[in-house]
Amino acid sequence: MTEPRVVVIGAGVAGISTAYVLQQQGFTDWVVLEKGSDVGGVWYWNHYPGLTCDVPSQIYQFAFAPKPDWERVWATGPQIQRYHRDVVDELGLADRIRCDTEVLAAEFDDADGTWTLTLSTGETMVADFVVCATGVLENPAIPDIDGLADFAGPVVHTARWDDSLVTDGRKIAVIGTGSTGVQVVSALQPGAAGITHFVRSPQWVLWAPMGLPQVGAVSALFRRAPGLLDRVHRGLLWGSGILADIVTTPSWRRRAVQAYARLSLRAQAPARLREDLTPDYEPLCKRQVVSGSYYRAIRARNASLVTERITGVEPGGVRTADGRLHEADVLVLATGFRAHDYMRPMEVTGREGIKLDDAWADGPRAYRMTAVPGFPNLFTVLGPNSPTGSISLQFSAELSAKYIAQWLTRFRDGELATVEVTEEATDAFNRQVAEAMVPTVWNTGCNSWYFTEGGTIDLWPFDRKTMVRMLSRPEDADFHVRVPAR
Ligand code: N01
Repeated sequence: MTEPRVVVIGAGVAGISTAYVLQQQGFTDWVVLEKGSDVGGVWYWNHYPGLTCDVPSQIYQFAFAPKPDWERVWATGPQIQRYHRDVVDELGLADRIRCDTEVLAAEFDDADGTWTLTLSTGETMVADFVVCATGVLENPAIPDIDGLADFAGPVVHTARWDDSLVTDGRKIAVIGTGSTGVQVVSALQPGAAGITHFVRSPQWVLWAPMGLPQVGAVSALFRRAPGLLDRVHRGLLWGSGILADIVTTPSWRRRAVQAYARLSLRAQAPARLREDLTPDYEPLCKRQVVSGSYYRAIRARNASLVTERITGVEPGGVRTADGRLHEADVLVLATGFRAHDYMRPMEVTGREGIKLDDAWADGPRAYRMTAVPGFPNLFTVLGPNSPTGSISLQFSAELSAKYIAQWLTRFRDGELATVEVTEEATDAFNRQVAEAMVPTVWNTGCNSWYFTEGGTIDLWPFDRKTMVRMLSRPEDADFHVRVPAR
């Protein structure tokens, strides 16, 4: 038996799931490296006002760590972050996680089949396997707007919020209308002297009562009956299968949700703003925004909506194409993420010196979310084509980690030294993906962060059963396996 040395990069949803699986399966030589000062991933980095998870808490949690007593049906960011800390502590994973440790580079050694990692602490680390659990929405996208650096007041990206920033009583400009922009505008509007929301492309906003508490009696029942909690979680996972079906297959269900999005706009948006707030693409095409408060916030007297194109930022505010200067003291960038970076800016060098940046010049390309040709013994959890927005992320992360653990077990059993997915299998998978993308709602004529540089849609277009089938057992024919030298 040769115990594999495993480095997991990232301690968010994907990293915690991987850590749990490694612990459960008795692996002993592994560590999780996390560049942030705490676990949680996006929930550590994002702490902007109003941050709420628009997926119900009873499904946005690990199946292996069900929480009976969420305070709200849709938990807030701080509640979810506390949950991640508790899970890590309660499962005894904390000692395995090294925070404030960024992996700057990873290089594969063809001769001995190991990875050498260069860390921000100045150390190097050698591993037999690297698992990149680095997340999708990690690197903030800073817009290239003329004069941004000249703004006189604070400029803050929502994913790097400054908790000491005072917004009450000030004039705030918010750029961006995704899930984040809508949440931050709703939260900042009540205290602001004025809030201007710059909307380049309006989004459909599904109305939901996001502040709804989880009734105490329900929490008490779940605490007393863990079996029931488990059944509810499974039921919700099954229900999320319906959601996956809605976005991937045209049907009456999709039309019903789209009708509800149109109704939300008609019923909630102020008549004077309705035209400006109406998208020119189908509901669900972009990642659906859900909010119970945005339309109320944007019709407030201190709020204004600007659809005119931004031409530049000046010390005193934001200038638009009609020549107007929209004065502001604080500029909030809710401009999203470089969603296809994955483990980058880490510099990854694979077999024969292949650089990940070159391999992914046209956008990320992987096999079943987990493996990349040219990069032996390197796996991804919540990697390319992860089901952001349809199937539970926690479910897919755990499933991927269990799949990867099967390769680690074979290493431990002396059956392999290195394993690398083939180009052919990766191409075949990506052809399947492209074909399955055709009828999806994401392909109905909108622009979103789902699209890669190469124009492909970086999501999971299949159902949950297919995911389970694809990630149940590795198919040896899809991999080059090198056996250990005797
Ligand atoms: O980012 P986005 P996000 N000038 O990319 C605009 C998850 N999430 O942070 O559409 C003007 O959706 C851009 O305009 P356009 C969720 O998966 C989850 O809001 O490109 N505008 C767009 O409006 C979500 O989808 C929760 O025309 C500019 C916005 O910025 C994902 O995170 C909560 C611009 C970016 O929207 C990302 O959401 C929050 C420019 N130069 C987020 N550049 C949950 O509740 C960009 N924009 C779980």
